[in-house]
Amino acid sequence: MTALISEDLIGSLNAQASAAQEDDFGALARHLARRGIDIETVVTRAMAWSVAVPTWGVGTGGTRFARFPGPGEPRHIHDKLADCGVIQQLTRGTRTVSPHIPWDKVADWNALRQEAAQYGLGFDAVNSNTFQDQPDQPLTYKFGSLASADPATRAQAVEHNLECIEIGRALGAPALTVWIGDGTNFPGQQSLTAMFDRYLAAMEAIYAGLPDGMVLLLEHKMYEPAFYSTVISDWGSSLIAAQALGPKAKCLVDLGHHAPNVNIEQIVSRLIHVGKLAGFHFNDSKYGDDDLDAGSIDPFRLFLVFNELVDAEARGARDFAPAYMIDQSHNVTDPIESLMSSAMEIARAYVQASLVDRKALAEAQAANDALGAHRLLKAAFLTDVSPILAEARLRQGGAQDPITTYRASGYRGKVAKERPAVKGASSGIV
Ligand SMILES: [Mn+2]
Repeated sequence: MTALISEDLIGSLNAQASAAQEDDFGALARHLARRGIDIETVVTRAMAWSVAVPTWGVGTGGTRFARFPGPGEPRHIHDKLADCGVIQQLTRGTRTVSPHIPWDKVADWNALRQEAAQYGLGFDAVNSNTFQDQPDQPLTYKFGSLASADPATRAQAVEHNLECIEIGRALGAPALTVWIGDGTNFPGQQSLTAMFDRYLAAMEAIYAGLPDGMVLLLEHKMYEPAFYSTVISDWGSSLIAAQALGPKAKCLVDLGHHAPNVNIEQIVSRLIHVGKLAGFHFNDSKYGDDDLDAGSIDPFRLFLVFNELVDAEARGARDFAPAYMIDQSHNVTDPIESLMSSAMEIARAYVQASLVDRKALAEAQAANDALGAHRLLKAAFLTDVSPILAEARLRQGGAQDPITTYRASGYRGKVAKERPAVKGASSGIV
C-alpha cells in the first residue's frame, strides 16, 4: 500500500491525542451504557461504514460566474486518485471513488483499477456526461442529449452511455449513474410528453447493455441548466422511468435536487417502500443545488435522512443496498479538507441514527405521544459521537483528527510544486 501521508506523522499526532481520546471514549461508553447501548456495537458499525468520493470533488469547483483555482489541483485521474487516497488514508471511511467519463478517461482501465487498489480504493458508480460537448464530438448537446429532438444526437448519447457501462465493467463498478441536463427554457420549446418518451426509448437502449449485477441509477434534478422544464425533474419522474425500464433501473437521490423545504426524508421513505432507492449524493444547501459541504447547513436534516436509511436497514427492507456517494463543489476551501469533513459528518449522521431507540419510538408512536417520539430522535441527534468516529478511524490505522493531520503533513504544498496550474480543469456543480 502506498502511504501518501507519513505513517510516522499520523502515529505521533495520534499518540499526542490518545489520553484525551481514551477519556472521551470511556465517558461516552458509560453514557451509552446507561441508555442500554453497547459502544462496541456502534464502533463496529462505524468501522464498516463507507461513502464514495467523487473524482471531480478533489478539484476546485466554481459557479457559473467564476472559478478560482487552488494550488496543486489534480491534473488528471492519476492525481485525483492520489488525493482520494489521502482522504481514505486519514478518514478510513471512503473506500471507493466515483469516476466521471470522459473527464477521467484513460487507455488502460485495468491498470487504473490496480493504481486505485494501491491506495486501498475501489470504484463506485460510473457517471456519464451528456450535459456538455467534448472537443472531438460530432453532434452538440446544446438542445439536449437522450431526449433531443434529433435521432442522431440521441444515438450519440446512448453510445456514450454504453461505453460508460463497458468502463464500469472494467473497473468493477456496481452502477452507471445517468444525469442529463435536458429540458427547456421556454414554454412550448418542446413537447413535455415527447421529450419524456424520447428519454425513455434512449434509456431502454442503455438498459439493454447492462451486464448482470450492474444497476442503472437515475438522478433527478429540479432545474438547471434548463429552467422552465427538466426531463427528469423530480422523484416522481425518476420513479416512473425506473419502473418503466425494469428491475435494474433505480433512483438516486441528490440532497440538493429538490424544491426548497421539501421533506426529503419522506421521499427516501417512499423510494425504499417500492425497493427503488439505490443511490445517494450527499451535500448540503441553503437555497437550491448549492453543493455545499454535507452537514454544514442543516445537520438535523441529514440525520433525519439517515434515520430513514438506518430504519430500512434495521427492518430488512427489500432491495435495499444504496450506493452512498458525496457530490459537492468546493469553491472556497481545500477540496481534500472539505471532502474529509463531509465524510466525517455523513458518518456522524449514520452513527447518530444508529442510536435511535426504535422500540421506544414505536411505542411512543403507537401511543400518539408526539413529543415523546420527537424527544427520542433528538436524544440520538444530540449525542456527540465524535469519540466513536475517532475510535473507528484509529482502529483502522487512520488519523484521530484527519484535518489537523492533513494540514501538518504539508501535502498540498508538496503537490503544488509537482502540479503546475491547469486551466479549465473538469469540475463544477453537477
Ligand atoms: Mn448529484
